Amino acid sequence: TTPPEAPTQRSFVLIKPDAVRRGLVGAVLARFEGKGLRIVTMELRQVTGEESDQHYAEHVDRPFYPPLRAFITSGPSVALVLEGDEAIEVVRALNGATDGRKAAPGTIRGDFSLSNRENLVHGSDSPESAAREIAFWFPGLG
Ligand code: RTP
Ligand code: MG
Repeated sequence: TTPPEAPTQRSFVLIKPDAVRRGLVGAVLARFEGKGLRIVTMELRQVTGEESDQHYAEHVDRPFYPPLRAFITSGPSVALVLEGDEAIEVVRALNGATDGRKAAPGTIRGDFSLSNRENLVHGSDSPESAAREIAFWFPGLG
């Protein structure tokens, strides 16, 4: 008999304002789509300061948060939900290390970012974070 398939996983992704400004939305989406992840929903969003505070709740007291908040609200972002086998881990592998200068070539950050802040993409870091972030950004999603 065939073993039951693992339930597909969903991850929240934010394509950050630097990527939108630089015209890299298509290039970033191509990485995810090329890998086989499916776009469940997607929207151009101007992130507000309040939304930033909630999304980055774990970071609000860090010294790097004020400039991060200024950056993430500096222009439109693209918010989306991706679905696929082990989507959370796969998205983070495609994104690469946080610091674009240290991220491996072949990753989105490794190929397109030279910054520890303006690093093009966010991806949920755990099933708990994904559930929280998807409910927060797309409350209507089933
Ligand atoms: P993300 O949440 O955006 O997917 O990135 P991440 O998990 O790789 O990194 P995280 O530690 O969650 O940090 C969130 C975002 O904050 C900015 N950051 N700046 N020391 C710094 O200046 C610093 N550290 C982090 C980055 O934009 C990072 O993606
Ligand atoms: Mg993170």
